[in-house]
Amino acid sequence: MSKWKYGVAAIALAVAGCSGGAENTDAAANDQAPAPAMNEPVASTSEPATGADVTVADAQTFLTNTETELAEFNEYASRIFWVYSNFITTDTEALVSRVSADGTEMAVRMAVGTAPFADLELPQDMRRKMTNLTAGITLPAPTGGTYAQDLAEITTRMSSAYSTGTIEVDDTETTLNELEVLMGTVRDPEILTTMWNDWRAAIQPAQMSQDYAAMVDIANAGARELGFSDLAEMWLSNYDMPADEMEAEVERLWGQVAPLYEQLHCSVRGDLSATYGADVQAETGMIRADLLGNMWAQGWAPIRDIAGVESGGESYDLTELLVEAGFDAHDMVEAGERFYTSLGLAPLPETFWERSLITRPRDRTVVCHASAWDIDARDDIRIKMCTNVNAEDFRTVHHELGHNYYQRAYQDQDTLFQNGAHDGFHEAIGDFVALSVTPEYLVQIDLLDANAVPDESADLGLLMDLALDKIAFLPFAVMMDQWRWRVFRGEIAPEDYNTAWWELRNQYQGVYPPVDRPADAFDPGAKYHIANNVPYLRYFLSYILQFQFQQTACEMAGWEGPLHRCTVYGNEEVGARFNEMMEMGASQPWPDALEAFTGTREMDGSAIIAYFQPLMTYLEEENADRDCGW
Ligand code: X8Z
Ligand code: ZN
Repeated sequence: MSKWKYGVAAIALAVAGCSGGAENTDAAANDQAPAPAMNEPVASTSEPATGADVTVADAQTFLTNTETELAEFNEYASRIFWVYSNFITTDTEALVSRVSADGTEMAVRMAVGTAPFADLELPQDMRRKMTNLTAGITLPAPTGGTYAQDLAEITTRMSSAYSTGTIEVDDTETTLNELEVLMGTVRDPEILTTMWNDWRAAIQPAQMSQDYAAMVDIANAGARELGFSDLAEMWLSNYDMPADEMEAEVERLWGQVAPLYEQLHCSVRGDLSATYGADVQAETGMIRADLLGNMWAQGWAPIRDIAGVESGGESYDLTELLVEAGFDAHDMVEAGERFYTSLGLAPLPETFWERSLITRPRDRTVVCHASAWDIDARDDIRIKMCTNVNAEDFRTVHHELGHNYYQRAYQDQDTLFQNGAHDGFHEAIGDFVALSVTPEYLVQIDLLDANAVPDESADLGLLMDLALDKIAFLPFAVMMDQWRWRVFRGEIAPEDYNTAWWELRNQYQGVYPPVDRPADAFDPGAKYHIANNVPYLRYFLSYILQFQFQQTACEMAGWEGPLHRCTVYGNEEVGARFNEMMEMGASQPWPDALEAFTGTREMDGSAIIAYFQPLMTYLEEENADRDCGW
């Protein structure tokens, strides 16, 4: 995720998100974000003027000093977070807690330091930097007292509880990383339920729930001090438009894709019911959450054997191809790099290979959730993932390298612009690239025999494979932050955390828990991004954007066949045009970046809908006699 995965804003995180860069500094160019509260500006090392007579030159000095301090701090913090994430111990927890608290204090001081310039007319880029400094903080703390330290202690505890949780399977201590694979391969419903349930008990839910409530109190107070009504408004203020407009955007985009999800849900429910019997999965209503091949029911590709389309054409299983070819984790990352270099981008630096963590160490506890890092805002880029040799991680490798290539592309921008156009762009780069993992591409890299390329009778099957991943994910991505926004707004009280979580899971995804939830359950905390405070709207936006990128790239490449067969592997023109967008970083409002590559200024679900249109038609027919919905 960001530099030390989310620079400034992530500063308040115990462990940051997933991609590196001066993350969360990507707010609006114009002053749509509320002006910082004009409370006593806290003295900054940058020593901005505090009176009403500030000048543009004062603002420039403030920004220059701020960016210097930020860049230095980010590198220092990145190294500490890196060591913690690679070696979770009491000592590294203490270090991370300390640097998180320092980071929060620094970020809030900087945000407050913009206050004297709130009414000053500034050039667009300077105003943009000022806005980013305020709206780009993920978890602010109020100034004074021990708020920043308390916040850091809480977030570190939640983060470690998540990453160190284990459960016993067949008398063997099993990590989440191993469980994730088992959720995709085990077909015994009882064992699935046990793993699903035990994982939710392994994260110390009672403690985490209490921590979460305390964290929300502190961060909301911090957000209010910075002039926002609450943390939800602050998170939604990072998209170059007012928070309420952004929220309406999400509704609009979800409305575009929801009908396709409903058809997919209906079809998969039917297949699950036929496979397991109606006593395990009813033919109507919601789907039992542990049957979908994923610990969070967020991606269903692992159950393609149950839910795939049985079309005439022979298809292939990417996991099998990787295993048969003898790929190891390192080979997977090399294959990923080769894709980017085929687009004309430079190879990864030698240090990437020396410093990245690519497989799960057996002798210590690490943060296994995949991430990409930019330690020094120059060339010290790395990934850290406990790679398994399977189709899912093949895509994840491309995803992480996308973060790294973006970071490298914008490294010449000023520190406060070293970020994605918005956070959804950062998540979309590598996923866009992975959309080019087509049968023809697999032939080109010798993973698939040329005469094993499935003919067009397999098209629906190929589309279904991808839909199980991309379409199944959409409601999950929306509900994650729906839950958090409501918690931040005080609409969900701590005692209702888990019930409200399941209401949203029911409503958006149409899934239900396989076992009654105990009173002290905190199921939201069993997902990385909640225990680690990584906003999730970014992934929903990314899933919309990556299909817009793909549509554009394939047009550029002159592709005339069905979109899902299009690969831009080896296309340097597409690579150059894409890199131009990436080089902009966060220097311009995101519609400018989007326009630079796609020619449009709007996020639009019609690209993903067009991509899956043949599948939609097929599913509507298949489901015609079914009672869809829940
Ligand atoms: O967290 C990630 C990446 C790192 S930014 C591995 N993803 C989300 C998730 O795992 O929940 C990628 C897709 C969604
Ligand atoms: Zn990511």
